[in-house]
Amino acid sequence: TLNAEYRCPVYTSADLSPQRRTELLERPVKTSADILALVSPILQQVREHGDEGLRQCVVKFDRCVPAESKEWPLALQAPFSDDLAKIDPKVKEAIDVAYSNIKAFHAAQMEREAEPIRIETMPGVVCQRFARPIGSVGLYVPGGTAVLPSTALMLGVPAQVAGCKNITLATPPRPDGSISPEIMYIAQLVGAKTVVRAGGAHAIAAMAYGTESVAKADKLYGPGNQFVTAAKMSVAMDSGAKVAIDVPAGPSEVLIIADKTADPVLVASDLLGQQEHGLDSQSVLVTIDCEDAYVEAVNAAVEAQAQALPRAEILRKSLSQSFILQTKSVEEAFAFSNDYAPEHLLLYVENAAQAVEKVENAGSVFVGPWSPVACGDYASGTNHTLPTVGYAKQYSGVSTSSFLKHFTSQELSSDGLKRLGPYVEILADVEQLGAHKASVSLRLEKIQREGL
Ligand code: HSO
Ligand code: ZN
Repeated sequence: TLNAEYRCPVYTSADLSPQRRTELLERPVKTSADILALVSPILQQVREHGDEGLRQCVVKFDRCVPAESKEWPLALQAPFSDDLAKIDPKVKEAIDVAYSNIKAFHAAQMEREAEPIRIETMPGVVCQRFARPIGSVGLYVPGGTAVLPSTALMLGVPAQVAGCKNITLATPPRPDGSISPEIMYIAQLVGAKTVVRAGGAHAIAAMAYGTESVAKADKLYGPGNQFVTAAKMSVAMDSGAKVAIDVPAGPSEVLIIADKTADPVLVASDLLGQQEHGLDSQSVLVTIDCEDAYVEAVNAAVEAQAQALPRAEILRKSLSQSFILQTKSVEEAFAFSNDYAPEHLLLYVENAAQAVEKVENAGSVFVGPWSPVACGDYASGTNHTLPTVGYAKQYSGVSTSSFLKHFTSQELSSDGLKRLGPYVEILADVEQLGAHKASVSLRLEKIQREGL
């Protein structure tokens, strides 16, 4: 018997009105003005009262009883005791493999990014660009309905590879005050200096403003719930905090482009893998030239698999926000996908590697039948902190360069200044900035006078 609740609604591209198409391109998220209002007193409390303010929030919002005692350290400092990081050897091996792959991919990015650029724009005029790590970074690792040690890897590894000196990791403690040993193990691996036992907006505030026991971060990273996201946005806008953030975060999503060669059972598994993230997650399947029977087969597989999954309840509710769009051509399918700008794009089509050419907007692309999104979520090497809700149109995912900043330099010889200076004098005249002009003219006169 078919349970209608485990099905994705189906649309046909040819029948969509422009307005309906626009609606489908939107995400099932609400604006966060009311959340910002809820978060602002929390930020203020931590900013004004430091550790004491943070402690109260950890008791209240993280429901952490031991935090009531002033003796209970809000932040653990490295070197962390090995007792905190005791994990199953099988899990350790899996984390080690993931760590090594993520490190390899991000270290290769470092090689390119850190390479100085040196260009002689005119004879005697040398411009350069240098990379340096951001000194102090704050990594937020969500807890709540699921612990996500994978996020600790995805943020910690590029920070380590980039050479950030002060890595702080914040994550909500469990009710007994402990942090999951997997996260502690990863904190050790990536060389974190501090693990802050706090989640939510107050953890963001502590890292943005600094407290007695939490170092102020220059930049904050990581996904989180609406409160965490609102807190990150607030502190980024606060000139008093002087802190940057990575990417605007939103619910996780996938768009799958599938043709007849795609196995409906596997397509269903990827749709569900995304939907289990939460009630506001979205999975979209765009089919190319597939019969109704194919779409039926996907929905039947969704139904069959969903009921047996541990998060069946979340899936039952969230699947109604997903949909299947039937298109007739490759062009139509990619046009929709590029307008949607998915966080994860799975290309389950013939000659998938060539189809990557057609991708304009996506956070990360999964190519061919043997590349489930879960591999990128955990261990293949790419980063899983990606732009969502359409931000892939203008943002990149977290990478090694997210942990670097660049400065430039120039060095002119006297010949270079003789060549370039007269043009600068003209431009300074246009802007009527006499001192600018004089800084050039005086030098040119000196060169002339002294025969340099
Ligand atoms: N799909 C999430 C990452 C994740 N999945 C963590 C499992 N654990 C956002 O890319
Ligand atoms: Zn995932």
